[in-house]
Amino acid sequence: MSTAGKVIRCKAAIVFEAKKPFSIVEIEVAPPKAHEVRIKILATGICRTDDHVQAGALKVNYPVVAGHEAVGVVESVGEGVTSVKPGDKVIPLCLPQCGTCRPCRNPEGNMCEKNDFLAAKGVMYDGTSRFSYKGKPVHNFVNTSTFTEYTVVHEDSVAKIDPAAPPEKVFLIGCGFSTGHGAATKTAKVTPGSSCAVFGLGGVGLSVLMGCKVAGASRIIGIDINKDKFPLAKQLGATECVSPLDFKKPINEVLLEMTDGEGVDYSFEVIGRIDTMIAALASCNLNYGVSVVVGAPPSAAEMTLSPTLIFTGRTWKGSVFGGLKSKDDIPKLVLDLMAKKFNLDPLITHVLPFDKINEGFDLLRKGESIRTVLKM
Ligand code: PAD
Ligand code: ZN
Ligand code: ZN
Repeated sequence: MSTAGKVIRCKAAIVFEAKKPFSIVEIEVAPPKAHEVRIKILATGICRTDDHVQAGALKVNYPVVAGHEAVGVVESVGEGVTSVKPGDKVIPLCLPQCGTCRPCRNPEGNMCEKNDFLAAKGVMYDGTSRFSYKGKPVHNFVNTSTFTEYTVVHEDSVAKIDPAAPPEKVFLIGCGFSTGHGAATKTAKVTPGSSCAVFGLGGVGLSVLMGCKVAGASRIIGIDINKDKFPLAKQLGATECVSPLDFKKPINEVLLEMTDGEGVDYSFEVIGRIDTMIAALASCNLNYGVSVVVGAPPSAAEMTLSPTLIFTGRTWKGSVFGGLKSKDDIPKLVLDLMAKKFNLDPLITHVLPFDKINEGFDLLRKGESIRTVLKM
């Protein structure tokens, strides 16, 4: 029997307030309104950004259904939806692409003005939510919310993908892989023969590393305080790995020594800490080096640094969602996956049922997992 037009009762993992574990409860998911799409989630990944939500490091409105890296099938669509139809396999887009705002129209832009990263309102465009628990509204997260059996997103936040794409792999294109790969290939535009340093070797950092390798970098230095991450980093293309804990001097000085005082051509911060953002900047060449911030900074953080770091010519950039135009670029990356242009298997270290979401986050916090996929 069709569920279109009806409220769906289903399981979701809610964070009721910061620092509280995910609670699996039954919520109500309202039908999609005009230009909205209701999606049945098939598989969703655990990204560090969701941990920031649970830890209270990112500004969000609670209670919230987090989760933003997933794949699903369209269950029903609201009036006026043209780009997807019921039954289509889709990836929800945490960074929307409305196609009409200035960043969407600028060839170099991708921070669609419909994004909810900064305002973090946690509601649909009309200011209301499609989720409720015991009659009270529950917020969404970055226009997606995938820690639920069903979600509702705006049509700007969903991309139709190849129906044959395997859910337990392709979910990673919804955030981690695309963010890292794009940061190297699109934001930094890593050049053949160049040297790169990647700070943080989690799911996103390893994807940066894969992007550097594809772009032809000849030297890729991986940096992490957890040496258990080194073997996989080397398998994926790191030429060397170092731990800042092995040195008395700051890690940027270590990297300068490793590069005969030159610094690397490209550096990437993929942790989300102020000190490592500055260390990554100081590690790239003082004149033509490019440093990219990928790690999500705590919402309340501020930084101070010597202006000389920039004065000599370094370029410092941020990269959200790998600089990709989400609705256009995600289906293409899925086709590349299907054509075996890259392999996501090494990044997916754990598979758990959705109910074990807290266990999945523990694995991430203990540094034991790269990516855990939750199957619905
Ligand atoms: P992760 O926790 O799997 O990886 C982070 C890695 O950093 C781990 O291996 C840690 O051991 C390592 N680390 C921690 N502290 C240090 C330190 N002081 N020095 C060196 N290494 C350290 O996270 P992830 O890969 O899922 O995400 C990484 C960051 O990227 C995180 O801040 C997340 O919020 C952010 C992110 N940004 C975007 C975006 O669009 N910009 C998208 C997705 C994730
Ligand atoms: Zn993410
Ligand atoms: Zn836009």
